[in-house]
Amino acid sequence: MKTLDDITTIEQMEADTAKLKQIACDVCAETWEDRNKNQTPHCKFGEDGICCKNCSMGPCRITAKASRGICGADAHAIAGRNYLRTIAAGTSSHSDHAREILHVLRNTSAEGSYHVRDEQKLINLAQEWGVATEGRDIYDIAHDVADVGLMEFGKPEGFQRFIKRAPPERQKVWHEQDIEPRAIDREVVTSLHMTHMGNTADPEALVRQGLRTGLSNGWGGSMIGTEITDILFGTPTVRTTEGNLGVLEKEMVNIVVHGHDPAFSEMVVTAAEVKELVDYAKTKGAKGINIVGLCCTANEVAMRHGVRMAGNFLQQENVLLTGAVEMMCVDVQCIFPALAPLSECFHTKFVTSSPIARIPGSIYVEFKTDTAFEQAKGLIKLAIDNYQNRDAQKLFIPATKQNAIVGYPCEQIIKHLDGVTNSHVDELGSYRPAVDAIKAGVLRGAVGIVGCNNPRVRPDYSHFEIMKELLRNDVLIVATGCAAQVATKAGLLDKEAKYLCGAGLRRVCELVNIPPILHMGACIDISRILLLVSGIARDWGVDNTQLPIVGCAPEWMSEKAVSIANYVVSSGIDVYLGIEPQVKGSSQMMELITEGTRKITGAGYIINKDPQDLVKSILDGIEAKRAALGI
Ligand code: BF8
Ligand code: SF4
Repeated sequence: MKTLDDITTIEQMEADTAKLKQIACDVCAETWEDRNKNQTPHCKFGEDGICCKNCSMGPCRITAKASRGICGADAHAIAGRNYLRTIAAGTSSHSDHAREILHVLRNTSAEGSYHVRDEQKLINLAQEWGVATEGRDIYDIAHDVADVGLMEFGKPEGFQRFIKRAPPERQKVWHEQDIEPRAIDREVVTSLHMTHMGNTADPEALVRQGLRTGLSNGWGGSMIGTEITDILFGTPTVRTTEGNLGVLEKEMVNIVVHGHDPAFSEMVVTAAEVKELVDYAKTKGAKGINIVGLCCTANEVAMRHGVRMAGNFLQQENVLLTGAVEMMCVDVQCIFPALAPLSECFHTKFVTSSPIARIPGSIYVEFKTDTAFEQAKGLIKLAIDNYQNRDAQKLFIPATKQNAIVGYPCEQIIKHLDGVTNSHVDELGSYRPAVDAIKAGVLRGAVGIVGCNNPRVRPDYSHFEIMKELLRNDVLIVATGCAAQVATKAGLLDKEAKYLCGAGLRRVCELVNIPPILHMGACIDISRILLLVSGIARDWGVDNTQLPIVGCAPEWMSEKAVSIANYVVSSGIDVYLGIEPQVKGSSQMMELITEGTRKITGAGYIINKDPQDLVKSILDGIEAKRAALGI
């Protein structure tokens, strides 16, 4: 039986980091902790969002004696423009990732490197999108679906197709508020256009465009990315795996896959299973090939293959500091350029693969769909050849790791709920047992905990404190991204972690046979959470905004996170943030993101840096929603 004593505490994780920092010192390597010291205190103007460099008359900064930029833009306009640009960049990242995946689907064939693994999901999507399926070859259908998907980025008219999946009440809100997302590229370009010198200075208009641009990510790019990834590599199923630095193996060739787009990592994982390569590793004195993941790529390959997870964002340097990594293969997003010089302090080969993320000092192998598998095999061989270059003097693999159960997309959640009742009413399945548990108060509600870590707060600590407190208070958690990895490292994705829960949540976990935190995937898979919440709202007969379900990003850092926060708020779900968005220099912007959006979408941000205070406000928020529903 698991108790608080069996989970890995933040202090234990920090003890591992301290030992690895010593190695960094020994090899004269710099880490983010050093650079963070050099960067603090941060520039106040940047922090408050009131520095504008959108034209070369500037940069202009708002101060007590200069309340306007040269063009006359005030703090509200400048902070609002900066905020919208952040959302546009975040939307671009998720959506361009989705576009890349659509191109992979377009290049699938029976003989090629990439295949259709979930044919039923492809057929369902083809039917949803009006692509003919009857009597057609699966690859012909796949190519047509890819073309329709690609049109979602640039179609001249109409709105994102997936918004039809939202509850009717939500669609009505979007329509009435005029924030229905159009083509994804159009929303991004409109945002950049609005924020160009001499355009929108009205912060509310900028915030509204932020909501619409966010929606084009959540119900557009991200949802497309998730769907197509499932079609290509299989819809995830529940799997057992492990997480934290202890998943690196002393006597094996360690290869780390890091980033977000699984097209690359899937090939690396598959190639590492090729018998000749495993045998080749043995001829070089290793016991085998050990693939482990970092960041969202870790979530992707863990959910589909059970590949073990080495850690999250601020752990990426620690992984190299073990001296045990023969190769790190990265694709896109959240990759420190610092990995290149750091890898040079060890024998590690640092391989970049995408024209989107070119990093000086890396080995660049541009991944192509038609040669992907051969390229992956070549990289594995290079990693194996590198095993003999490992320096035993620099080797330190912390033993820390925990068991984890991962892989709960909506399909798996419904399957588990179906297992306890025969409430399966239609092909969509039903969340009614979950609705009943919330109505009865056995579960008080649910929280999606998502996002990164950030040196502005003690890494992983806020996630951990908030998770423990929610579980204790009978609140079910779904998690993605680096937040899911905190739960993994701590041991909270283990079914045994139910003993940390209140009596109600524990009963639900036992009955449904689930851990109290459900791992739903990478950050792009927050689209799965949108469908989960919307499915619950549908089965309850209410709008999302009435549900005692909220989102929380206690340690977020990326532009993607701001885009996500905007589609979650637009979807009627409150977002609790542990890091302030950079708009503090504008009272109007602060009011708009915390209160103003409530008049538009029914939801907004609640911001508090202190995890204890933040979790208290989450619990209060959940109880207030329950009271309003009369439950
Ligand atoms: O997309 S949680 S640090 S890895 S941005 Fe990045 Fe943040 Fe991690 Fe995944 Ni998401
Ligand atoms: Fe300054 Fe206005 Fe130019 Fe911004 S757009 S840099 S505020 S003059």
